[in-house]
Amino acid sequence: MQPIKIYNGPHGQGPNPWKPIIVAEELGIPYDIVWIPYSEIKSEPYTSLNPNGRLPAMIDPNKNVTLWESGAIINYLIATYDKDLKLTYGDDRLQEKWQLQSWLMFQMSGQGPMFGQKVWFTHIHIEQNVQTAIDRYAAEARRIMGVVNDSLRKQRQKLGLSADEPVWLVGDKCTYADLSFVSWNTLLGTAFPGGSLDLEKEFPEYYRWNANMTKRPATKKVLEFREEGIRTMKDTASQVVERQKDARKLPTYEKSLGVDN
Ligand SMILES: N[C@@H](CCC(=O)N[C@@H](CS)C(=O)NCC(=O)O)C(=O)O
Repeated sequence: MQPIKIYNGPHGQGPNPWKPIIVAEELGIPYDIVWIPYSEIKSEPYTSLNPNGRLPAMIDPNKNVTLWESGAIINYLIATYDKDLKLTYGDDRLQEKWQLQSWLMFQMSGQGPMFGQKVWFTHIHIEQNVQTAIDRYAAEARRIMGVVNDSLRKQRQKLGLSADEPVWLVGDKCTYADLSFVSWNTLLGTAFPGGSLDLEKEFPEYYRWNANMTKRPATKKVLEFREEGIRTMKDTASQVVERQKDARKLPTYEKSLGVDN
């Protein structure tokens, strides 16, 4: 089998490409990461791979399939390569099989965007300290963690698990739905700086669930690789801020803020 190609931005600070990479690593699918500068993702040829001009995109040369949106890529990898049902359920467990989709959609429409906006308004937005927006996305991020936390607690009760046994979103094993949340969880410290979130205290099930995922050898390997990439890039934060400012060089907006570039 030829490696699949997963497009990622240097040096891996964005969480979305890591979602399918974690699934590929967990399933033992050979893959290459294609590092593409952010300056090249809004134009051709990349926009033919991903018309949304964002990361990730995937090419599977074995099947001639090209895809974008991390959730769609995860679904493809599971449907195509998880024949042993390592990270999913089969038709004999139909309710659980489809319940996984509810959680993946919830990750895509809830956790990713809300955590992302919290990071944005806390660190990147050109206008600093827009407190109503910061509060709104802090509340939404907490609400989402609460949904997961409560569901895990109910699952623990339903399955009669003791406090130190791992519990998962659906059924009795870790699946692609659980793993789809991991890479965004790594940004919680950035999203809630200065101890403004005590995850273990506020959402104990969520905290333990994340700890159980991040110690899985395959997931751990990917997260460590990502950390290494970020560590070796000295100016990640300032580059991100500058890039976002460049994207917003709209004369009227800059003027209204009294910014003179
Ligand atoms: N819903 C998309 C989100 C993709 C996304 O926002 N990717 C970020 C990296 S984590 C990106 O490309 N950012 C660069 C930009 O917005 O220009 C997915 O899950 O694939």
